[in-house]
Amino acid sequence: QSLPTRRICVLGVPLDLGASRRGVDMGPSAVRVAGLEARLESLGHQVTDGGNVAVEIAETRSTGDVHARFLNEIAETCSHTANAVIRALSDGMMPLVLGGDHSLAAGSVSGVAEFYRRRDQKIGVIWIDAHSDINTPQTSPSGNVHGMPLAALLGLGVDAGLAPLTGLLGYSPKIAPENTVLVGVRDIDAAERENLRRAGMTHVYTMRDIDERGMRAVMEEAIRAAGQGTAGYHVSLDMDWIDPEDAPGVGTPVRGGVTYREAHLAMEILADHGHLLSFEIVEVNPVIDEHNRTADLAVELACSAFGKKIL
Ligand code: Z70
Ligand code: MN
Ligand code: MN
Ligand code: MN
Repeated sequence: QSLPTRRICVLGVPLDLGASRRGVDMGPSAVRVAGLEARLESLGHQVTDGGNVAVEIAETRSTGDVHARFLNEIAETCSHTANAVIRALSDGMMPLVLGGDHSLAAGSVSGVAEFYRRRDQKIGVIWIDAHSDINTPQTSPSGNVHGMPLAALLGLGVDAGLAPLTGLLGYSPKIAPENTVLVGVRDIDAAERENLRRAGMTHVYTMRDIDERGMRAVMEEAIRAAGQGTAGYHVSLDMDWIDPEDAPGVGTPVRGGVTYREAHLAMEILADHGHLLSFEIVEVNPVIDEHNRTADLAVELACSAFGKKIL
């Protein structure tokens, strides 16, 4: 019933400094409580919990620059996250990162990129989200850093006040636009359109693409682009990708998202291809969830991505 057995390292990043709505810092706990480790182990995987990465909390810190609130604290957590990811990979384990708001991906992806860079290999990224997360402090309408991690990873915003994130591990960019793919976007700020263009992003699949062409065609293309000339890809799954009907407990609900079935299909297709280097699930917000069902769905989707089959 399961694919090749993997050694998986769960890493929690209980961060909510990048979002304005509070509560996603409880996401890692909610996903663990939903049975992540046991359910992955029932598929035959070997799962180790690496614990949580250190984070600051808003109550003990000052906001800092309103254009990128808590940027320095977030960069610090991202640096710890990158190192934890590098350690897991060095120990032969696949990182499974639990958020936390999406700003942590600047750290997790930097870690994966660095591990493979030391081996002269590039990585791809499949960014699955209602949002494009490519604002800089200059263009952000909110000052929320969880709207900026893709900009940092692609090397935007060094001169726009995003240097602490963009320059993680001492270099930039971490990923190339031709191997970076957005899937399921439906809420893009006006300035983000310009940033997507400036970054050279061409593989941007909107909800309309999914509606018109179907999940299978979109995922196959996404996988091809992310895998082209790379060691494989990191998958960053923002739970607000899924329709709020099925995933009400998220940082920023946006109607018109993918269905329960489309979400599982996308994960199953990822599992079929087997080029997954690392996986993360972000933006689970237990404060506005209903009986932990968004965390439950997160665990279900992780199981599909790690090879669970219906038959
Ligand atoms: C908006 C901003 C965002 C996630 C919301 C929203 C960004 N573009 N990202 N939820 N995960 O404020 O920059
Ligand atoms: Mn275990
Ligand atoms: Mn996001
Ligand atoms: Mn989002």
